[in-house]
Amino acid sequence: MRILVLGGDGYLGWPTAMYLSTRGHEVAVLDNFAKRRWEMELNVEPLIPIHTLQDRAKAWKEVSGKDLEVFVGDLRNFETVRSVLESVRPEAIVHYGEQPSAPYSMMDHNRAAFTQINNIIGTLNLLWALRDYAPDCHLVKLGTMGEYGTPNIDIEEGFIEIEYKGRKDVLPYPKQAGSFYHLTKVHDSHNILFACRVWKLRSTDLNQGVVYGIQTEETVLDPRLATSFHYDEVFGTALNRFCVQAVAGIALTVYGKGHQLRGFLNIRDTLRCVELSILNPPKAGEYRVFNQFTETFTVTQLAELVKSEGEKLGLKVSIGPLENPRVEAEEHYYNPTHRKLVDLGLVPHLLSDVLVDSMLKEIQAHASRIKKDIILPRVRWNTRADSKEAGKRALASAAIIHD
Ligand code: USQ
Repeated sequence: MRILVLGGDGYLGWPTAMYLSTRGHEVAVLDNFAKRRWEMELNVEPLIPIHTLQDRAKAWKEVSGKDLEVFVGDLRNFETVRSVLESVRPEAIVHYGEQPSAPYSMMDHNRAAFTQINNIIGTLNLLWALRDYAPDCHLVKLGTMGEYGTPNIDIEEGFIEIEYKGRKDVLPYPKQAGSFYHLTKVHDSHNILFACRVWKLRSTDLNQGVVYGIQTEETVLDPRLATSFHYDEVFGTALNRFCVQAVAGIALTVYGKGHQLRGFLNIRDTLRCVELSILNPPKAGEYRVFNQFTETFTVTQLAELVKSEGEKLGLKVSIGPLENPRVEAEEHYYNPTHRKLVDLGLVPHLLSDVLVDSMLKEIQAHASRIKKDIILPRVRWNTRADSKEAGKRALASAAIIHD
């Protein structure tokens, strides 16, 4: 199949491109290198040095014999989207090409507005281009479990049957996102659902939980194929951060009470879920949602697991609860369904099987690169921009004016 991966330079995009390429698909990637620019803005970098996208594609050709076509461009530019679709003529698109961080979207007005414009308009451009230039193409879009929030009822996969005043309907599940970033995914979902209904496009919205992991079957083939693994407060996710903190001797940063319960999955399972979606496409006009995670943990459970496994490796690990920089429920009901990908054949990698060998030991091998000063959280959900505290934070990152 001809597949276009949007955001192909990223943490998930790059491994996805290799994974699909090695399984016989013709893969092209598009990226505008925005993540590399945000890294410079915030003075953070991935733990393992990564090569340029073009050099990684060259290394992939050497290692696997497969071609990966590289396009550089921005989804906010409709002409770029149109010309890439016309050139690649994809049968499936995997869309990771968005600003992925909740803290980034909560730093200041500029970054919140940028995140919303970048994500929502990029996806809107894609939908219009699909309508006119690739209407049969299957859009596999990365959404988030964070679209649902933490309601006091079970979470379904995208839709819920509601009976109200004696009448019944199946309606989109209510959304209560927890950041301006998570809200972009909500708005994308609505736009995609509408485009499927009105233009008969086909799409799978993958409401993904928190991803962890560094290695995939393909990244381990050659050091030049590594993916960009973040542990800083803005781009690092909870478990990835805890593992780096354990190796660096920093108390694990559990926010608030630590009873926040989330769905997690290994990076290898992300790739498999995307493949399963592509191999089992929806019909024309269908918009479907898969909840994409394999296990649930509270933040404290994660920290305790990292502590006990880290100590077996001789690390001194402590847990240091911090005042929660976010506004979120710290004690809540959480019971999301996640059947559809399992029904399609997903066999999960469990955290307990990968934590030591493919995470902690791999991080230890790169321990000298850990920048300890980018770990503690400074971005707060509810501090006014003119407060003293926000002023102090602003010094830590370059002020940014987005175009
Ligand atoms: N947390 C800590 N300590 C930390 C970092 C996070 O206790 O050092 C807590 C947070 O307060 C939150 C939970 O861990 O309760 C998850 O936070 P996270 O930073 O790992 O994940 P989040 O900001 O929700 O976003 C990440 C990805 C995002 C994706 C989302 C899936 O960055 O792209 O959409 O996970 S989900 O969480 O299911 O919405």
